Amino acid sequence: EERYNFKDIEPKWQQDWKANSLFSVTEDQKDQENKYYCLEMFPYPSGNLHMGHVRNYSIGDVVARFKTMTGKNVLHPMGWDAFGLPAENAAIKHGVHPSKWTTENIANMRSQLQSMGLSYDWDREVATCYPDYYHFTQWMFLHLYNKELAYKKHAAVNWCPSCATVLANEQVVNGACERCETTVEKKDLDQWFFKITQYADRLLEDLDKLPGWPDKVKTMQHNWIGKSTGAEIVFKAEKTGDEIKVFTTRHDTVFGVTYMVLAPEHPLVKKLTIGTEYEKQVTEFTAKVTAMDNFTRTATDMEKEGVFTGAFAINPLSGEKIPIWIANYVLMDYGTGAVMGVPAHDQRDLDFARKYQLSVRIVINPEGEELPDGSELTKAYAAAGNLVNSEQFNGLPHTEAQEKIASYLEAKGIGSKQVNFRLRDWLISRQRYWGAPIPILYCDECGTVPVPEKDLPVLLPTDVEFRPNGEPPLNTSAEFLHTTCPECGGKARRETDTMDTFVCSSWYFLRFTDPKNSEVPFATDKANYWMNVDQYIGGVEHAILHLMYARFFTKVLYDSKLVAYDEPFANLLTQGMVLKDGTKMSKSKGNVVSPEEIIERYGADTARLFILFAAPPERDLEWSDQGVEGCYRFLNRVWRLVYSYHGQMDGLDGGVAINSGADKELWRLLHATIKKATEDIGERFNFNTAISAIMELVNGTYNYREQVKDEENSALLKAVLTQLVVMLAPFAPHATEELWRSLGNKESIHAQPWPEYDPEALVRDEVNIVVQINGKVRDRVDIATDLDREGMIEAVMQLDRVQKWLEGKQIIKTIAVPNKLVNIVVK
Ligand code: ANZ
Ligand code: ZN
Repeated sequence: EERYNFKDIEPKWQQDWKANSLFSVTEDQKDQENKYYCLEMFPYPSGNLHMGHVRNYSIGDVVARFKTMTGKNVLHPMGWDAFGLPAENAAIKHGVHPSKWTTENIANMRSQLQSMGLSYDWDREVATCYPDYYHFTQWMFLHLYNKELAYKKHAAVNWCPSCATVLANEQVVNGACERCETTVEKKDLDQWFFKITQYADRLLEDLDKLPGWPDKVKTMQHNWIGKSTGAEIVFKAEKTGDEIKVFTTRHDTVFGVTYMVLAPEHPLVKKLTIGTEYEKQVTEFTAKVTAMDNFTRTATDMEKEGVFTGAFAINPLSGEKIPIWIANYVLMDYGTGAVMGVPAHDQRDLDFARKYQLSVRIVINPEGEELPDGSELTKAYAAAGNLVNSEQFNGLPHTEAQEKIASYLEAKGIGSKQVNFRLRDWLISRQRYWGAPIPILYCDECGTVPVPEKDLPVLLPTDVEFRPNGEPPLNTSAEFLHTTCPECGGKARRETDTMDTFVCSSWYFLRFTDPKNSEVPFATDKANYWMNVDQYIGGVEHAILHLMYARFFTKVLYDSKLVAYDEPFANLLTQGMVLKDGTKMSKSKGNVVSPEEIIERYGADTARLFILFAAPPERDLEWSDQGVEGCYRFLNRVWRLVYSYHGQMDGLDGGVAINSGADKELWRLLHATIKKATEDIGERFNFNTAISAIMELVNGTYNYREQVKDEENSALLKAVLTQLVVMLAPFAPHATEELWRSLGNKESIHAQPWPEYDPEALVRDEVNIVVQINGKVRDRVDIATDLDREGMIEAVMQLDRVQKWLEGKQIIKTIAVPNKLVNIVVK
């Protein structure tokens, strides 16, 4: 067609690619080196694609198509992270079953993705909520359980009274539920945990194996793991003789301890205060503090508050007697839940000491300096120095003192070196319906019994109440709840918690390597062929949890020799946000541009091209209607150019003869474009600059035609147009396919090799430039290419022909445009 009619073209090629299984892949075990696994974070099926998805998947699609064209065997799959709260909330609100809601959303979003023309191998599609998938999520649970990496623990958990569910720490934002903003309470429940802390060291150290990850993501993971090295020191309660262990990173300051603080939840608090005059104030304070979440308690601007317990402890090094307090800033679940207060060298302790008139003792002086008396200190001294007031350790530099004091503690049996992590075990229990049931049974005789592998999957029942006042929905299905014990045949009750959806997404990249396997989660040889993921692409919001959990699972499976890689994602790209009017596009801000609308109006190729052209992938992208318009006009311009030759290019596949300067220039531009696009896409993912180079080639081709008029070099033009559409194919796959066929090709453009440039074509030794005098063209001369402005003027001035024009005149000004012209202004 003369006109660029995306409405016909796009669905036509989508069907053609599907009918020809263009994007289906299988392992080629003989050539493992040549595989490439490109993965975008799979979406939650919320119902509709948003621009963030469009961006994520457009980026991935260019990578996948480009790698395919460079000869790689590319795995590029897509699926659905389909369990989770919104489906259940929809069930509660609209009475529609979560499974129906989710399946319908998947169908809708799948067709939206398909309308974008993404190169997925749809035969590998998975959804975490389908029994054939969660079968193996349950398998993973059992695998961890058998390795003693899953355990149940009575724990105080964050409880959202409105969602009637337990929240992970990271789902609590400023003390409120992430979803409904209700104030979070504490509640004691039996919970399942995964022992991710056992992998803390490896999760930290192996970050060094990931040069292809953004530093900011590695830093976030690093801080989340939060390794600190220090010592544990055993103090003793003066009256009761109970041991009180503290964790400190500054055991060199142990002679500066002037008080001790326990977390209000510390088990000794009751014992120390029971029946004393302090009991009341301690109980009241404890009640107040435990109602707060850890985030609020430790926020730097949180006022530090505490109360005295009436008890004292003995410093095991100095023998000194120090008061024991409880305070809001000491947490029970870090270190030992007890802290030695060193106000002279810790600002938090100093604030606390000054507030409650506790004494301050300096034990570290800066080199060659003396701090004021402790009572006058307003700023804690936390930097390097030498020990004072520390008996036999006086005079030592503080790092050396740390070593000596640690050895002393160990020798006396009153302490030891200690490493602590901020990372906590992963709480995976959810008192929710729409998740993978935890495959555990409770039998009166046999206790906790794992469901035998052959009995998986434990299916979700359909006859449940979705809002049963606090108890888990699975508790309301009698059929689900009551079963028989596989060990003794007696009565047993099923676990009614389901798994955190992060469990489902911690292994999906492995399932994609063998998505239909009904015996095991994946066959090791297939996983080993495709893994690890060569390029992972997704939002930075997953920088901590999802990536940490996926790394943890991979390491566990690696240790079990089920996969040969201990890191799942070799390279990670975190794409920027899509902004409109300077802020994030979001429903709540009412500034959403719907992908459907854009595709309807301009076609998928324009939408893709705009989103890739507007900014490099890692930067935020500002939506612009004019930008979209511009990309649409560009595709039309390409269309008119290429389509004007349809049916005329047959039999022009021989060599290209360069007949004129204009030929040579176009030939050079073509190869320069190939070089730039290849490097920009392949090495840097700078899709925007690759696209602008292709745009320049289009302009250059139009200029060429204008310049040579009827003397077109058809073989040259065929070469240029062919490679032009091939290079544009990863960005605008439908229009380029149509144009490619119009040039007489029978096979899909997406099966073509990526063009290679000829370095010789890039050489342009001499360039013909215009010489102007006072703006009038007086001559054309050949000078060396790529001279800078000064060099050009110098070269032109040397020419006798030019000197003639200048005879008897005074030069006022010279202007040079590189490789184009020199203008001399004279009087
Ligand atoms: C004495 C001391 C003196 C400390 C000094 C610091 C500076 P990181 O690096 O985060 O591991 N601490 C220990 N357990 C705590 C808990 N459960 N709640 C609140 N604070 C706790 O921090 C370790 C330091 O945090 C420890 O070292 C302890 O204070 C405090 F000049 O001990 B320090
Ligand atoms: Zn039993």
